[in-house]
Formats: sequence, structure tokens, C-alpha cells
Amino acid sequence: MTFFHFPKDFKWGTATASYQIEGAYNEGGRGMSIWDTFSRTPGKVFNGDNGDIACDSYHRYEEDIELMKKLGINTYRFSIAWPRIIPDGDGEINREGLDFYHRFVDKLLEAGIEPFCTLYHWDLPQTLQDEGGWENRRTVEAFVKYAEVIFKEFSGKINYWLTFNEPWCIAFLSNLLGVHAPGNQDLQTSINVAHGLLVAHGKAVKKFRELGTTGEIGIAPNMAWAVPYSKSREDQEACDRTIALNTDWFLDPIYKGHYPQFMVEWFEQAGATVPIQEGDMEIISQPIDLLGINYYTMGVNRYNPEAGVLQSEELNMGLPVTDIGWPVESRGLYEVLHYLQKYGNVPIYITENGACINDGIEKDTVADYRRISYLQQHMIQVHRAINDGINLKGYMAWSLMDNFEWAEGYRMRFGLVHVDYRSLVRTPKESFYWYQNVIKNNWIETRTDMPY
Ligand code: PNW
Repeated sequence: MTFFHFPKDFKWGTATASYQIEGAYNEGGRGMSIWDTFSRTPGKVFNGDNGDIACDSYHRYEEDIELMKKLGINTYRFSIAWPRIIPDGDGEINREGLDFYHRFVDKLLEAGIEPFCTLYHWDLPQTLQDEGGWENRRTVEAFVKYAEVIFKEFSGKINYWLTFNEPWCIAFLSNLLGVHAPGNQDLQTSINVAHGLLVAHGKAVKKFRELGTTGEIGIAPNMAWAVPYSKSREDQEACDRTIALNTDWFLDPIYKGHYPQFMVEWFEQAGATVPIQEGDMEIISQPIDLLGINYYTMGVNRYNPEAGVLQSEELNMGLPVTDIGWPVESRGLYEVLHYLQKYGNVPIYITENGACINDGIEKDTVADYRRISYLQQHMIQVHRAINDGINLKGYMAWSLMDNFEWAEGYRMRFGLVHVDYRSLVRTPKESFYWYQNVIKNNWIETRTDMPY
């Protein structure tokens, strides 16, 4: 048996996102977002599922906060739905939307739980997408306006802020691979989107400082670690591109003020260029206070000229996978945390980490031991990184409860709490009680009776 003790002031939390849990899509003056449109487009989301009701957290948030209290978390990461605040993206402010989040944040604070707020977790107002979305500077300006409203309203209540969740998903998964809303499949579009959101990020950070908003602000890229299939240079370079597109493409501009040159050249050869306007790189590289990291899996990649723009193919190495098919490889998290040290010893929060395990309710419980095993392994890597001196201050499990898993609809479950989508009854899983114990002790005791 081994014990891993965590720092005294370590933040333990869970994470969710507005469109995935709130429901109430046509209540409280909410406008429509690109995910309302996408999920209503036949063939885009598994089973034709959508977020109209989701977990109904818009109405059941008090019950959700009771669950958080029971779990014992001291931090809760959530996102604000832009279409609830400015329903058409760029016009009138909807007081009802703001009031909803005030009620919610007040309840969190009452419960002694620190709110960790994401401004943009993918629900772009549809009206802005109709005019080109993140490719259009009008969206960038509208985002800064929306951010300003939120900063002014919640300064003093919220002390942890993220501009964007997973810029790689917003740009490339959604506009090159076409898997997420709005579903484009075009390299130039995805590069334009990536640049637009980086400019929006920088301008929002600038606004945050000008307003003297309380707390710290950053961004949360997803980091899929990759190792080469062989020691050949081609395979190594395929890996470098995979990592760079997730991380360096966004963090180099922010921390260094320029894009990674080898990727700029790679994309130029593929016929795409970054639409940089004067002053953009200065705006993008505003200093930030913290970095959020979302980590789920690690790939083994091989050079393959047929494998998309990056010519990097991810192989199935026969590793154990979660129910969404993602290999379980916790060491990638440790590698990622070390990789990030090239930007300095910046304060890092794991803003998402978790497993898709679809076990259902049997005899009043959900015996999701594979999730416990996954969480245990990954938290131990976090401990290992902290021990190395990495400035890692918190860990947020994805997710508090099962929810609308984007293109996979409701069939993929990431929750510590089971949600019955007919009755909307919430049932804590075995992993919930395991995590509750970790938080209470502030240490992990390794168990050897785990399935992986
Ligand atoms: C992240 N992919 O999404 C998101 O931040 C969450 O909203 C989501 O529920 C969670 O991870 C689990 O999927 C991703 O296909 C969704 O590469 C899909 C991918 C990556 C991240």
C-alpha cells in the first residue's frame, strides 16, 4: 500500500458546461446557439439527441449543489451560456440570464464552494455564426462585450476565470474534422477560427485587467499527449505536429507572441495561412495568470501521408480503453505537465480529467470500478508532478454528473453521479464515494483490486 498526500490548500473539484447540463433551452429569455442548430441537424448527434432538457440543471441546480456538498469539493468549474446573457450574441442584455447565474453562484458560495467560471464552452449564439462566427471580427468584438458584462456583474464573487474551453476543439474538431458544431471541414476556416478566438481571448484578458476584475484569468486547452510508434524521424515529427496543434498552436501565441513556425510552414504547404492583422499578436500575448489543462488520453502516432492534414495516424495499440474508445494511459498527463514547463513554471489547474464508463444502475448502485481505477492512476500522476515542483494547484474531475456528451449524445457517460434521463433522478456512483474519501483525507491510498 502506498499513500500519496496532497498539498494542504489543494483544490479538489468537478467540472461541467452549460449546454451539457442546463436544458431549459427556450426558457429565461435564452437565445439559440450553434449547438441547438447542430443537434437538430439530422445525422450530426448520435440518436438525434439534443440539449433541450439535458440534466435540467437550470431548474435543479440546488439539488446539484447539495450533491457537491456531499462530495466535499471546494471548487466547481461551470460555464456561462452566452445565449442566456446576450440572446442574439451582440444586442440586448438579458437580465433573467444574469439573475440565474447570480442565484447559482450565491448558492455555491453559501456552500463554501469556489466558483471556477468558463466564459465560453462552445455555445456560440447562432446569430453570430450566421455571419461567419469566429471567422468574423464582429464575433470577436461581441465576445469582449459579453465578457465585460460578466466581469462587471461577477467581480467580487468569482475569482477563477477561463476565457475558452479547448480551443483545439473549437477550431479543428469543429471546423476541420466537422465532428462538432458548426461542422465545417475546411483547413483555412479552422485556422481563421483559431486565430479569431485567440484575438478574442487576448482582448477579453485586457478588458479583465482594465476593469480591475477580481481574481485570476487564463485559458483551458486540451492536451492529448502523443508518443511515436517508432524511433524514426518521420514518426517523431508526426507526433510533434499532433502535440503542437493541440498545445503550441494556442500557447505559443499567448506565451511567446508568435505561432510555432514549423506548423505555420506545414499549413502553408497545405495551402492555408494565418490571417494576422496588425496588433493581433500583441493583443493575444497579454500575460495570463493561470493555465487550465484538460487531459483524457494519450496516443501512439505514426507518420502516414494519407492521415489527414497532419499526416499523423493514431494507432490502436491494444491498450485498455474507456467506453468511448480512448486509451487509458495516465503517464501522458505527467509528460504533458513537464512539456508545459517550457512556458515557465506557470500555475496549472487540471480543469478536466475523467473517464467514459457506461455502467448502469444495478441494485441501487453503479459499480463503476473502472472509473475509480482511471481517476486513481491520473491523480497519482498529478501527485508525481507536484512532487517534481510543478506549480499544480487543483484537480477537477469531468464530470459531476452524466450529461449531454456532444456528438455522442447521452449514450456516453462521464459522471460521478448517474443521471436517469427519463426521471432525471441523480444517483451517486461508487466513484463518487471513492472521490469523497480522497477529498476528505487529502490523500490517495492505492488500491490493487482495480480492474485495469
Ligand atoms: C471535452 N475529441 O471534449 C470537453 O471539454 C467536455 O465538454 C467533454 O464532455 C469532455 O471533454 C469529454 O469528451 C472533447 O473527440 C470532446 O477529441 C471530444 C474530443 C475531445 C474533447
